[in-house]
Amino acid sequence: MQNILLLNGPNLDLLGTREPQIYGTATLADHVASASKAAESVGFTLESFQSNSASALIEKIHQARGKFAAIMINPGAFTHYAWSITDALSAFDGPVVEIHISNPQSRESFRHVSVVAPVSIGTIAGFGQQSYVLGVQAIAHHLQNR
Ligand code: CA2
Repeated sequence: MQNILLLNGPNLDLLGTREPQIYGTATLADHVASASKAAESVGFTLESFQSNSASALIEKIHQARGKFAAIMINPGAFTHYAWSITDALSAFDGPVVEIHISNPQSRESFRHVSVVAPVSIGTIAGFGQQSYVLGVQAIAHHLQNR
């Protein structure tokens, strides 16, 4: 099983349309393409899912059990308060990597808390499109060296 599930949370479908000074000009499709290419180059496949709904993301996390080796997630603003996503991720049997385009630690104080960090093996934040590539590389390195 060499599949990575990439999950993107609320409003990330708007990437490339507003706030380019924070999130850049790349669209979500561009980020997914970068992540897929990075996955293929290290022998993994990647499936991507975006939703503005916590329940849809939670269902996808439930369905990932036994099907995916790892989950890479940019939970969007759910990062900061959605404990239901934390609980769903804690029931997943593989590694979880949290990623962000911006660096939440250098922004408003409400972004300094992550409820996903406690169930992640690590977090990559602040590198724009490269965060998605680095996240895939971190997962591949973790799975190939455990
Ligand atoms: O930096 C990230 O990747 C974030 O997860 C992005 C979230 C934010 O709430 C997190 O604190 C950090 C927000 C994504 C919203 O993206 C938009 C893109 C274009 C226009 C409006 C929102």
